[in-house]
Amino acid sequence: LRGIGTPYNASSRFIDDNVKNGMGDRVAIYYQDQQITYRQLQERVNRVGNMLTELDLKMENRVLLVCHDTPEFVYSFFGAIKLGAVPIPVNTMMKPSDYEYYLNNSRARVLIIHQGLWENIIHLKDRFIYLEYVIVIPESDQGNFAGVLNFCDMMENAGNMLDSCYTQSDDSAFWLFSSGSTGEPKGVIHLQHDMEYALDHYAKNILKISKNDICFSASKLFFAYGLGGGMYFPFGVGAATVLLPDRPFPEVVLQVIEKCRPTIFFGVPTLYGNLIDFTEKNGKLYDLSSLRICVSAGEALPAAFLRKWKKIYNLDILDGIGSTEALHIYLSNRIDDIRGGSSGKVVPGYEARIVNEEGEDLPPNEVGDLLIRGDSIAQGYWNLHEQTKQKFLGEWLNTGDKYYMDEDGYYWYCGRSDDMIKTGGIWVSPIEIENCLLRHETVLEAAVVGVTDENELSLPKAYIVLKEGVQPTEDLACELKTFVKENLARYKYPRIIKFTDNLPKTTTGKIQRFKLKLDNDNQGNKL
Ligand code: 3UK
Repeated sequence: LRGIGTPYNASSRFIDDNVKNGMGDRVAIYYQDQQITYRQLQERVNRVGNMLTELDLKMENRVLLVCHDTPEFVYSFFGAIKLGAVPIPVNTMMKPSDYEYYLNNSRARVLIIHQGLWENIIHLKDRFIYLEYVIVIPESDQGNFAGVLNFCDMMENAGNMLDSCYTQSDDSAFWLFSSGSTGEPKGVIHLQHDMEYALDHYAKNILKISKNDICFSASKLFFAYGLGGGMYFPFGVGAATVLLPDRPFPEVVLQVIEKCRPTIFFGVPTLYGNLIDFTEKNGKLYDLSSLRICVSAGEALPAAFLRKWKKIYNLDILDGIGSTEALHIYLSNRIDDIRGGSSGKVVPGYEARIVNEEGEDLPPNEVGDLLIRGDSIAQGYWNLHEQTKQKFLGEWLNTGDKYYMDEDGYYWYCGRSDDMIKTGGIWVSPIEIENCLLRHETVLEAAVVGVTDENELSLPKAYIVLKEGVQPTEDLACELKTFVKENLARYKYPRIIKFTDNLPKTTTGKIQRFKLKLDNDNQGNKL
């Protein structure tokens, strides 16, 4: 038939091929006390594919996934892709109205969601204008299942055989939402071939991943970083993953490593900091001897963490930078070549340029905008023509990061080009926090900037001008933090609050955040 190209389906590639290649009896997922083999995984992916087919879900239709890191996440993700439908995993920590945005913006017809998370947003259901079906993953026997479908019942009744649909390597496979400093989150469209590209270039070359590895990502699957480390890297080579649905508290993470004996661990710098602190305070060493590599991404890894982790556990950490748009890591340190404080060198399969404002290439040691090229880069943003043009420059992706390269080819991170703040590996928009603070009755003006703590990790700090007659007290600072926690996702609250009489502004009245960043009194009143 004309118009029908060579078939390629990422679900076939990452799930079925393992069974085809004789690995059906190997463990794919360790989850609590279960061990799920590739054959079981394949059957369950097929069941979800069949149950979505029964809802008349078709190629290119979107499915929103609001799931904890459980096997159901994996079944749903690959079940949808097998039909050519497009799963969109999203952050499970957002506020109810954020899901209204994700659903309406993506026009997802189906929502797959854990019970507790559904109960949080059920009151908004009349506002989800394109949504047709809600499939709830039960977490207890009780609960309100009125008007929704039950994931477990549907799966039991669905057939376990399914042929993959005739997608091509350039078809959309999945989306991820990326947040910006202004405006709403952007749907990042990834294609069928993107996961395999990141696997082949980063995971195989840098991590040297093989079927004997067991991966454990403390970063959740809904982050592009966790999606690779905790799911499609291991599946791409017939290795296993350990899934942890809970929040990654240091003690839990260390216990999981001791018990499940993974060989590759993925975390963000803040978590390494917490793991180091926790171990130092407790005096108890956990057995992490199964680990062959620890990976850090999400924000720059302080060189001090690298040294301390080595000292305590005799393990190296590989810092690398990736992004939602690039799908995974494109600059990285190497197992036998680590430069503390740097993001390492370009990953084979990617190319990097550092350019000035005119787009001209800069010589070594000069700071400029980092552009990268490589075939895991997304097709573009959903329904955002202007923003797509600014970010995706033909073959090059404008990362939005300032970098310089030294004479030896190592890349050194120098900050964001915009004002976005990364805290705990997650994006926080200063504008969103400012707007929230401005809703508090005592606040006249607010400006939020990212500042670095003693470990060089960034935290949101708020400068606040109070209304006339309001006293700047310690109690009020606490109240304002609580106010933000209650009104936005709680991780967005300003860790430091400083009361001030005025904010630096341009003549046109724009807040000069860069001036606030120069202020190095970060004591304020930190929690
Ligand atoms: C920053 C880093 C310095 C940088 C991600 C690995 O973080 C990921 O994706 P996001 O879209 O954010 C991307 C931005 O985060 N960043 C990430 N890693 C580093 N800065 N050193 C680092 N090692 O500003 C980048 O543009 O949330 C990380 C794999 C996949 C990912 N999506």
